[in-house]
Amino acid sequence: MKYQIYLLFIAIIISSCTSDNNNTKTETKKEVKTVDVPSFNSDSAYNFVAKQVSYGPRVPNSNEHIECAKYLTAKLKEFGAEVIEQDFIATAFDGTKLKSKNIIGQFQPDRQRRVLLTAHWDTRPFADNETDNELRNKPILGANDGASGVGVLLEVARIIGQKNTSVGVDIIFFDSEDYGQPEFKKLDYQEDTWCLGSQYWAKNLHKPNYYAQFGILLDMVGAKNAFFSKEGTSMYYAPGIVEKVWNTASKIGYSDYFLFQKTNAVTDDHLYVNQIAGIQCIDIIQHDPTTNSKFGAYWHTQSDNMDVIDKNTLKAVGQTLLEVIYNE
Ligand code: AHN
Ligand code: ZN
Repeated sequence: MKYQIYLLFIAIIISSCTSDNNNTKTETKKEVKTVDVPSFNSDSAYNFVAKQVSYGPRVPNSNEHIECAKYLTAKLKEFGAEVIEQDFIATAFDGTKLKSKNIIGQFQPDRQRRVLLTAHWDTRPFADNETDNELRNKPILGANDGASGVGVLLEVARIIGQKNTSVGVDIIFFDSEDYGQPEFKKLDYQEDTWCLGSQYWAKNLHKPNYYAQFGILLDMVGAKNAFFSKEGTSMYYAPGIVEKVWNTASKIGYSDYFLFQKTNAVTDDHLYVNQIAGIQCIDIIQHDPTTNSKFGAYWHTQSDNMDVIDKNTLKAVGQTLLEVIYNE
């Protein structure tokens, strides 16, 4: 009996040694590099959203628009970015000349390998989805449609200003995205009336021959219980980047938000970044299968205010972004 126990003991030691050896072998082979990814602070991001909304609607040619631009530029500078304000006059669907400004924050501008992060900062001058005429002709607050993406990116800027990423990062807040021709005006169809800021930037890059490995656009990334699906334009131009971002989200526990489901193409700023600038760019944009628009029920209504915003959604998107960029 004693002898048998002794044998068993030896066997255990041998087997644990072999498995130990195996572990060491695979570890050295893979050379797993672990990156310390900072934590995304959703309270901070929420405050950045609330601050933009506190200016009121940020419609081009308004005073609120000018004041909010000053705030965004100051914040990017405070966080250590080198900022370019790209001023231009855009022509809207009805001929209105829009005094517009793309705000570009560059981190480590001399780095060759770069990642582009974008969101639009203007808000819609109409509330297309209101039935009441008076409400429909008023501009919206755009807490989710506009401010949420910018709020997440300001928090990303705050964090990368404290701890460098290996890649250079450019954060672009596009202007005049949301001045597209409204269907309710029953005018003849015109092409390319949305996304005027990204169209201008793609034709007038802030630096000659500017290039980024890839881009990520955020649009409506703060609503409670939001889903993000694999949107068609992103899948057409940049399927590998969609895979990378969705796999990262699921790896860190956000597969409740990032659904492995393909949905119809959307015309958004990423289209022009892909088509004109030739930089692979995806859109993280809310998909709501229950509405006609396929965006949230608040979309282009007077209800797009802070009540729509949920910190958990900001966190899911922001932490996924950090995980992606610190691993580049
Ligand atoms: C259109 O409605 C054509 N595209 C969605 C782009 C958008 C508007 N994102 C926010 N507002
Ligand atoms: Zn909009």
